[in-house]
Amino acid sequence: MEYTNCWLQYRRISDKNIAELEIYCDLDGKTASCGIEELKIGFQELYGRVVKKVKQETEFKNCEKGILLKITTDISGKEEYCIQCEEGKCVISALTETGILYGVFSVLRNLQIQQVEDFNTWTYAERKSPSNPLRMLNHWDNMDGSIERGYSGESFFFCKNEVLVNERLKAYARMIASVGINGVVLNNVNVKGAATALISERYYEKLQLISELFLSYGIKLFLSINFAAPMELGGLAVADPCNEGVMQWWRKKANEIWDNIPGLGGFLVKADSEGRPGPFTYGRTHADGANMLARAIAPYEGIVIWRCFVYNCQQNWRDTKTDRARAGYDNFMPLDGMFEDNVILQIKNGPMDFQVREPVSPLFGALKNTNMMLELQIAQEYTGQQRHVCYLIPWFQQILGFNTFCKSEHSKVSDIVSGRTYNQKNCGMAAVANTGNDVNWTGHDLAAANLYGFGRLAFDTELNPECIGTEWVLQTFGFHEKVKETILTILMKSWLTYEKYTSPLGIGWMVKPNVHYGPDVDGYEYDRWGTYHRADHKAIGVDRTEMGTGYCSQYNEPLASIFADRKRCPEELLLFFHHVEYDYMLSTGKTVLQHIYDTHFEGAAEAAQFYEMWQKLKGLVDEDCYQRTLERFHHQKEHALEWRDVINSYFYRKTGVDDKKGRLLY
Ligand code: GCV
Repeated sequence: MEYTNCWLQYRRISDKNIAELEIYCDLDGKTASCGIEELKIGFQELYGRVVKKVKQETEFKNCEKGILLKITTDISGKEEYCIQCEEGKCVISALTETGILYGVFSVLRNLQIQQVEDFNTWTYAERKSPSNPLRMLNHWDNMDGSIERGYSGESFFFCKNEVLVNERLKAYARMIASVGINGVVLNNVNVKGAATALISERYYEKLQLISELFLSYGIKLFLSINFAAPMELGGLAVADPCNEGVMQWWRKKANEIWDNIPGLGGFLVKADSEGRPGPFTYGRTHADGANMLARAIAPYEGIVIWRCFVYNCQQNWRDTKTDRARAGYDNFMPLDGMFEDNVILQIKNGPMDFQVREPVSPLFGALKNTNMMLELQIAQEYTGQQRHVCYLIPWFQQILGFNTFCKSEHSKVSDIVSGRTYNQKNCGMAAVANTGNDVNWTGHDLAAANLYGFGRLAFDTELNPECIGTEWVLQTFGFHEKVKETILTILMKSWLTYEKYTSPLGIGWMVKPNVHYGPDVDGYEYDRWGTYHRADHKAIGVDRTEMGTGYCSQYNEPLASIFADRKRCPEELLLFFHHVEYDYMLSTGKTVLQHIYDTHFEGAAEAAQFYEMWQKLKGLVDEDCYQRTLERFHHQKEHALEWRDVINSYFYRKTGVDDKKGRLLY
């Protein structure tokens, strides 16, 4: 087997009802065909039932049983669907074929979740429209086949500077369409070298094949571009967005690109950050840069997704007023209202960089006249790199539910990125993808829950993380109660467990440089002086109040005051916002230092429990998957001990204060 089907395994539910299933459908588009094909696979596997597309829509009313797929104008949302199933007659209707495809996937999902033994007696009704207009995956795949922050093997899009088009691509498209993803950025945002030339003749044919395949599953292809492409590809002397020659180059390039790939969704851009070129070189703003591209691609309904992850990594962090957390707001807030309508600012969930916990970026509550997208990371760069289990959906749910106080209503992050708050249509959610060419796609079999969960949550931001986890387990592992209970328990604890044995109270960054894996308290590459945590023998944490970096004031009230007040600041973020003494008393009655010791012991013990819990599933889950996962849990258990000991001994050595419970700290 080259790869698994993750949650699209369609495990047999019953053989009770094996009569042929007839489909009534007049549609002949590619997306409807994908829906019909999926019903065929699904019913064959779930019930051993053969599905035939036999009849026209008009004949459905006289039939006794069957599935009707039909377009209707009674539904207005482009991706909305309606399902009505009763006594073996099932109607899936939508305004578009994409809506129908989503309806098909929902029927198949619900048959499994509800473990419906007999489709002929099933009653089910659902009408659903996605919460977010854009639901995207950002791949950080390089053209040589490597993946930046990739923990699941090599790229299945690129190899040796060639674009790959093969069966796996279709398996991928089916999988992500089944959870409602409608946009994919194929290549890394750090566009360098050969990748700059992805927008040239050599690659158009293959990209067009991918685009067509994706479109048949309701997915638009996007590409990351190099802002300096006019120089590197076009031989111009500058990439200045206000230079007429540069503008013309992009207009011509856009024309050429869309001529060859007519369904392309647009560009993703990382500019002026971590060595990437951008408008700053020419004294221009990010609005100048984004708008120039946006105007060039507007005739093709292209969208520019411009990242707000802009900061100067060469800053002098020893200056206590310098604060990387401030950078997003400081760079983009002055530009609010200046972007073209087909520009979206893509904002990482926190002001730093995908740490195990951070506050929500203040930009969400601040920008009022700019399209916004939330960027999450399911590639577990700082959360265990798909070797530790870390189910991130509970955290993502908290982020979406965060009240920014930007208005008196519709002020949660989920409102803002869905377009409800400011009546916008170009917005949504994106995740840095966690896939690669490993047999199980995501390195750790359980990491696929993040891929599944991100899609489901982006489609319906009100879904509960535990329900999402349950859905995923049932579809992936089948219906055994013990398997379900065990995996769900592990998933639901995993994020907090990881937080416990790694980075305390929101401080972050205590990782080995560059690889960002494993404990190293002063290690992070831009933190050579311990300035990211500011720990000394007396205190730890970053003062982000007015007395410190002033970052707190980037939030709306009452958040600004709450975060600035040690007593009211959420304790799990205390060290993010405040420099506090180790003997500062937390609400639990423990000092900060004792909290650090305790959580590290607890977290490591929980990781050991996960390993034991998994061992009890031997024989109940597929053996290959069992062994792969066992190896990961064993590593996690050992690595959690290393984390515990490195962190605890660091603070013991700094403070000289023993553990109150007398445990060995070094
Ligand atoms: C794609 C972090 C990562 C980089 C990544 C960057 C980004 O700094 O470590 O690998 O680059 O974020 O989001 O652009």
